Amino acid sequence: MAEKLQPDRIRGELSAAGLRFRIVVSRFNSFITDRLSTAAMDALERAGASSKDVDVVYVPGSFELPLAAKKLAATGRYDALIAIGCVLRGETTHYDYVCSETARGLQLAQMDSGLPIIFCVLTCDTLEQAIDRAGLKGGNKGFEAGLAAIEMAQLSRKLRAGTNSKRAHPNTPGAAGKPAAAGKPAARAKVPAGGRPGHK
Ligand code: INI
Repeated sequence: MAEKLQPDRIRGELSAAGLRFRIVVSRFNSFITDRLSTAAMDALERAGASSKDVDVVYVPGSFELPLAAKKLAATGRYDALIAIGCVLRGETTHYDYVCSETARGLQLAQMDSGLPIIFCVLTCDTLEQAIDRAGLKGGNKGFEAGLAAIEMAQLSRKLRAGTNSKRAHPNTPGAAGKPAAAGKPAARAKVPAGGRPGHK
């Protein structure tokens, strides 16, 4: 009879103690972004983060979030970043460029660095929609972003530590019967943690 599968379920715990975060906040539409940032900090604080491990970095607008995030990620000092912005549709196509390049840039920074970068950029047609998502009807997206940052930071630690592999896959260089090729590292062993030199 077929074996009933009982897979391990790997998740990031919602504990922020000992984790280091930076929140990058766009000053454009600060009426909204300040509220998102406060809620993100609230989530980190409630989950046990300490003041010395959380700082806020300000940029002029959402378009500048990716570069700041990329530079912060390159330091290798953080477990996750939270990028906060609010883009409101105007009468021209400016909105579309800011939205798409901000999202694209943040995803690129995240994928290049291996550091979780949480996307907390509201893209709304009206100020009212943004207000709803910054603490009124729709909850607060900043709080959700704080939780996502903690979960991804914890999950990244686990995945780096290899707790997701019960046993080596036979095709893994260095596994039984598959010697690592001469001069090549066995199974990512020499890749710095999360691709970030100096990261704890
Ligand atoms: N930046 C925002 O974060 N939200 C906006 O709604 C916005 N609008 O509407 O123009 C905005 N523009 C500024 C942009 O992000 C850059 O700071 C600017 O273009 C300088 O590079």
